[in-house]
Amino acid sequence: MKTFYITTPLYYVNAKLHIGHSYTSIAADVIARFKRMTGFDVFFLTGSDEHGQKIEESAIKLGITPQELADRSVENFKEIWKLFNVSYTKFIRTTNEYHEKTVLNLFNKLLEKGDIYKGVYKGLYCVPCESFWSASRLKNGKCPSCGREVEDLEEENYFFKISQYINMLLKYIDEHPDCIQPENRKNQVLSVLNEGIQDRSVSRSSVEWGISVPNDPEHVIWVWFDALINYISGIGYPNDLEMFKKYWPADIHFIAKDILWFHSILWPMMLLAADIELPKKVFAHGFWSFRGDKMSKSKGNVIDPIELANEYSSDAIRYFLLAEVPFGKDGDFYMETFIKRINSDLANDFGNLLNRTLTMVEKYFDALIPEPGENEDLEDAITELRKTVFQKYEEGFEVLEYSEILRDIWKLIQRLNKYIDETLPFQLAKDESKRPRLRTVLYNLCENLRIISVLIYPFMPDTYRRIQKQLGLKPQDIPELSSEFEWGGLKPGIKLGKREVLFQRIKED
Ligand code: ME8
Repeated sequence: MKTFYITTPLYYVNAKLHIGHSYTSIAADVIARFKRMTGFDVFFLTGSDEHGQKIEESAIKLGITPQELADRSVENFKEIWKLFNVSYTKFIRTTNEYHEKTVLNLFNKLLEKGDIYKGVYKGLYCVPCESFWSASRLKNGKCPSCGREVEDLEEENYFFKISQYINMLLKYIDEHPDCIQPENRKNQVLSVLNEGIQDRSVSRSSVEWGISVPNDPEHVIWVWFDALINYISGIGYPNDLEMFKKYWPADIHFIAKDILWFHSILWPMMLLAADIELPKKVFAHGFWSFRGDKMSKSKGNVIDPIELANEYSSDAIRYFLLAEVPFGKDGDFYMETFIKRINSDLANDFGNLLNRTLTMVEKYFDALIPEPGENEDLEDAITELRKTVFQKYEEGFEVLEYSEILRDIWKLIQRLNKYIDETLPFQLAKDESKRPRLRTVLYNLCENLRIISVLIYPFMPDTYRRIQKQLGLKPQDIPELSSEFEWGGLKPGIKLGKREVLFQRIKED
C-alpha cells in the first residue's frame, strides 16, 4: 500500500492554542483525509512541545511544575483536535520516554562524529521563539521573528557544526526544487544559506527543564534540537526501523512561515549529519491575524477555537479558514467576513440546495429517491462540469490549492441551484405527463449532492456524514474517492433519512 506521512508542528504547551494553530492542523487533516480516500496508508503525526525555558518560566509563574503545565495543555490540545475532527494517527509529547531516548541517540551520534562540540555562546536569546540571535539580526533592537524583547546570554553550550552542511543543503535544494514550498519561502531559505550561517548552540546551561546532555547534566539539549526529532521518533526511529522505513521520508511537514528556518535549515542539516534521508517537502503557510493585528494573548485578541466551534460548527470554521485565503498567503480574521461566508456559501448556496432538493423528493415522491429517465442536454452539461471539477480536485490537492478546490466545488453547487431554476420541478410536478422528467431532475440533484458530499469530506467530514444520512445512505468512515465519484451510487427507492438544517443562517449584526 502506498504510504503518506504528514506532520504538524508540535505546539508549545505554555498557553492555550488559538485559531492559527488550528489552521495548520486542519490543513494537515484535509490532506490526510484526501490521501486516505485515494487509498494511501496515512500516518498523521501531531503533538506537543514541552521542554525549554519558555515552558519552565510559564510554569513558575503559575506555581506549578512544567510537567503539570504540559499535562494541562495536552488536554486542551486534544479537546480542540476532537472538536475539529483532526484525525491524527499519533499524538507525540516531547516528554515521552521513547522520544527522549531518540533525542539522546541523535545527540550522541553527532557528538561522536565531532559535529557537536563544546564552546561558549555570547549573544542574544528570544525566549518566546526559543532562538539565538546575533545583534546584527535584530529589528529595532527586538527579535526579528516575533518582535519581542530578547535577553543577553552568555553560557557554556554545545554547538552544532551547521557551517559544515551549508553547501550540502544548497545542493540538495537545487536537486529537489519542490522540497520547500511555496516558492518565495524557498528563496528566503536560499538567501539565508547563501549569506552563510555560523555554528549554532544546541544546548542550554541556564535552563533545567529539558533532556540532560549525556554525561554532562549541567546542560539540557536545546528545545529545538529536541523537538524536531519528533518527526522521526514518532514513527519508530531507531527502535522500530521497519515502521520508520515504511513512512520516512515525510511527505510533508506542515508549518507556518515563523518556523521556516528551523524546518528548512536546522532540521535537514541535523538529518544530513545523522545520515538520514531528508523530508520530501516543507510547506510553510501564511499567518492569520485578527482585524489587521497580530494575535497575541497580551492584546486580548486571540480567537479561541473551542469558543468559536461551540458557537458555530467546526465544519463551518474548517471551510472558512481554507476557502478564505489561498494556502500559503496570510489571512486576516474578521468576524463579519466569517459570518458572511457562512451565510452565503454554506447556508444559502449549499444548505438551500440540499433543503430544496430533499423537500421536493419528500413532497413529490414520498421521500423515496426517484427512478431517473434519460438525461437531457442540461444534465449532460452538468456532468461535464462535475468531471472538470473532479479533475481539478485531484490536481488541486497535488499543489495544496485548497481555496481553488473549494471554489470549484461551489461552482457545481451554484450550477445545481441554477438547474432548479431552469427546470422548475414544482411546475413539472403539476403536470402528470411530466413526471418522468421530474424524476430525472430530482434524481440528478440528489446524486450530485451525494457526490458533492464525498468531495467535501476532507474539508467538512461532519457535513459529509450529515448529508449522506439525509440522503438515506450510510456514511463511510473513509469514502473511497474514485468509486464514490461514479454516477449511480444512489439507488432509486432509497428512503431519505431524517431532515436537518445543514448550516443555520447567522444574523449579520
Ligand atoms: O513554534 N497563523 O510552536 P508554536 C497561522 N514548538 N498559523 C499559526 C499562527 C497564526 N497566527 N500562530 C501559530 C512552535 N500558528 C514549536 C514548533 S516543531 C518541531 C516545534 C501555527 O506553538 C503555525 O503552524 O509556536 C506555526 O508554525 C505554529 O503554529 C507555531 O506553533
